[in-house]
Amino acid sequence: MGFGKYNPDQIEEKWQKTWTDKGTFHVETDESRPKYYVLEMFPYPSGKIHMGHVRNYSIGDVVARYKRMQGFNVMHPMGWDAFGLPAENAAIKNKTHPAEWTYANIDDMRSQLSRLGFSYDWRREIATCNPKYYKWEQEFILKFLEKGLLYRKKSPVNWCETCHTVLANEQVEDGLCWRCDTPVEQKELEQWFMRITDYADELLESLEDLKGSWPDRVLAMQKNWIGKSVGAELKFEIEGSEETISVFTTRPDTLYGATFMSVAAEHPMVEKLIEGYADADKVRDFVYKITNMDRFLRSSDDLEKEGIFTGAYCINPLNGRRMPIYVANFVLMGYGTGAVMAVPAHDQRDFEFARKYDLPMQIVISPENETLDVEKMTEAYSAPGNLVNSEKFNGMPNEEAKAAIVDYLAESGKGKKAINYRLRDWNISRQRFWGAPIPVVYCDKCGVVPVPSEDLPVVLPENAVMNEDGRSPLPQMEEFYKTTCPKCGGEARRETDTMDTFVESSWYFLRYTCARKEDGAFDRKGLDYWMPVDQYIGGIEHAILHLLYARFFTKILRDEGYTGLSEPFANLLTQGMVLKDGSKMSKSKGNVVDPSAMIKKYGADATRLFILFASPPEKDLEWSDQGIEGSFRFLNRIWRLVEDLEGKLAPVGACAAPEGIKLSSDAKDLRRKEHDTIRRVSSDMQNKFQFNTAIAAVMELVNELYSLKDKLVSTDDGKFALSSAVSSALVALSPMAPHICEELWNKIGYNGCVSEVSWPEYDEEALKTDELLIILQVNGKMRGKMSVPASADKEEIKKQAVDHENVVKHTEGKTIRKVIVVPGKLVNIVAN
Ligand code: ANZ
Ligand code: ZN
Repeated sequence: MGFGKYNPDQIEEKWQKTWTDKGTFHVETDESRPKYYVLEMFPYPSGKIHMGHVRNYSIGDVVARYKRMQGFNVMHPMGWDAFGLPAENAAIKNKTHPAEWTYANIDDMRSQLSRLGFSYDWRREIATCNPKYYKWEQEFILKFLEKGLLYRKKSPVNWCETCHTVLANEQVEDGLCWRCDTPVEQKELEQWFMRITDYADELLESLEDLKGSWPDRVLAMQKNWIGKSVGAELKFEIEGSEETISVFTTRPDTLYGATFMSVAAEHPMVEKLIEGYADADKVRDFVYKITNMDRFLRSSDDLEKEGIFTGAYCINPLNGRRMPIYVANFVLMGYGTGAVMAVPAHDQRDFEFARKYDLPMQIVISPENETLDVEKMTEAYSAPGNLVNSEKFNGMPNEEAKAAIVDYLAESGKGKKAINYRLRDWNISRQRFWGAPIPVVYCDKCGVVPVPSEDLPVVLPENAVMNEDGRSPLPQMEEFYKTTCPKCGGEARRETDTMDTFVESSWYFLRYTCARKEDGAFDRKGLDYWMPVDQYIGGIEHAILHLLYARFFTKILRDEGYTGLSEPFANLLTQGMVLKDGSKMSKSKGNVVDPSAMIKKYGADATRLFILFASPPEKDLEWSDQGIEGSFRFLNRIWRLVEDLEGKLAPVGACAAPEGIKLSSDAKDLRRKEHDTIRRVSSDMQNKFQFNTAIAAVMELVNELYSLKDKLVSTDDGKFALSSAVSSALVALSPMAPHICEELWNKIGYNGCVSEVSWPEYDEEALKTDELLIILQVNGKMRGKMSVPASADKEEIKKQAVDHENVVKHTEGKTIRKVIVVPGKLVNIVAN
């Protein structure tokens, strides 16, 4: 009869429909069962899925399916990170509302994902632009406002003129806007900030607990971003003035070597310092030049160090040295105190500065067994050593001197320990339309007033018309901003800034646990059951931004009493990129392979299989047309194998380990291969998701099936072995290529879904070989081989060895002195 041609189009849609109809992937909270929460970072609904998505979600899907078969209650949800700029730009272009574009894209992308057969519980789908979602975010935000975790401040912020909005520090990459690459400017604006710096220490410390579960690289990036720096704040008197200047230093041990001071151009003392100085205007010009310089350039290591003398001096608190005060281009106002004690002998930037302006250098740290010479130094000495030229601290190891000097200065109130972080508070205000409104109003009488919780959500107007230049229409829309003050009832104006879209993605993983709940943000029972996410999967580009914010949000929601959870993602996998011809697929390079075209040509299973087979998940993957061809051929090969065996297999369900039937040696070989495959696939799945080698193992089993099937179909025991091996191959392959496995599973006679069977355990017994091949040596020389039963003990092996004809031949006329048995390997007979 035959199965006909392998036609993925037909069978894939059929099984997708079956899964949907049966609700195969629906899950509920069930405390009687162990849970597993697998999550892929949700996509922005740009309209089209790309190969990066296919890879990300295929990896997640295999994990979900495998864990489900292992008996876990698996939650695998999907949703949309739906606010953001492209929707506005598209709306401007097409003269529509961003919502229209966004929801249409969501529909398209949902059907593209469905076409790939991913095992999502679609009932939990979330779109962050839905007021039913962001309503809860507005509720959180108001709680944070009450607590002071959200606050307003005027400060220089990053501004992108192209995007017409401010950006968080995390969204400025090498001085450019992360979205459009426009050089970011600094603007003084009043904005809303989240006090993430309050959590700097906890965010840093709990990275320790993630060691081994998150990639080291991500942990290192977060650690650097938080940038904790332990040191001291030291006070310097200004000559001829009552005032002092404080510096932040990580090297108080070098204080005797401080020979001048550098302050930032924006330092508030600059005007006072230059008072009465003949060259004051020159300093002002320099300050003007530096403050208008690109901030990114200013903090780069390659920056040519430049400065100007202010005419003022300060006094080194330890040795009374008069230190000239300079304004220097590399000192930034946003870090520490905006002033640096310069130690040119031991700090490279100060060294370059001192050489350029001919300022004195003083060595105060000396390496063991070497004497530094200021004249001959070509760079600063920044390694450890012992103190010299430091009066009573001489000879002290410099690490020890750090504390000793700070303690000494503390007595006179001139120094104290201090800690600085690189992390800055998170600016969440955006001057864009397509984002969640910040739920506050401004009243002339009452000031900033939160919108009462019963009036939430504050929704975006549906009749908004986008401005051509990208400026948000909200500040022009009376029907939106005009309101009454909830406190005094007087006229008030709504906040027209919206929130950074990273706020929505900071808590969506929590909402999946109760996505349709209407009377509260979370259902605590479900939340406690499902969280944390057991396996999170996404791109390395989110190593800082999203992952840091999500960790922060989890902690503040915990502190608000919403959850009992401190870290959201127990394990993190960052998948590699999909490359074509060695570079990342991108429109501009013209090397994009469209997933839809591949699915059309080869089917979802072959596309998934190729992506999973081509490379381990965390490594980059090179797209190859031959590769996907190969995957397609392999699926055809299984298809034909099962077709060929149709009607010739033992009845299904009776194929485990047939009691009472003695297996022939070929049947045993197949059974061994089958169980070895289960062993290998299970361990590859368990350890770091090495799907590529798991697939290779199934391919080997299929080869073995091909080579033994004709021999085995004619006997009862052979049929059993074949039947069992085919079933196992389908089960083992089903997480990667689920549709074809469902189809063939049914064709060999099963009724249910292969997606619902239990993951098999391999049988230790089946792995054992019956006979072992043993090498025979006489006096260390190989003289032959013999085969012994695997169960044979040492005595039996010895006896069989000395009786072997080759051994007899080589020991003739000699006396056997000793027989050494290396079990499973060799026997050496010593004779003379
Ligand atoms: C004296 C000194 C001597 C320093 C020495 C270093 C080496 P991290 O580790 O990044 O915290 N610094 C402090 N505030 C600064 C600012 N606003 N702009 C530029 N540089 C600033 O670096 C701390 C060190 O960076 C501080 O320690 C200070 O220089 C400088 F042998 O003080 B140090
Ligand atoms: Zn921009």
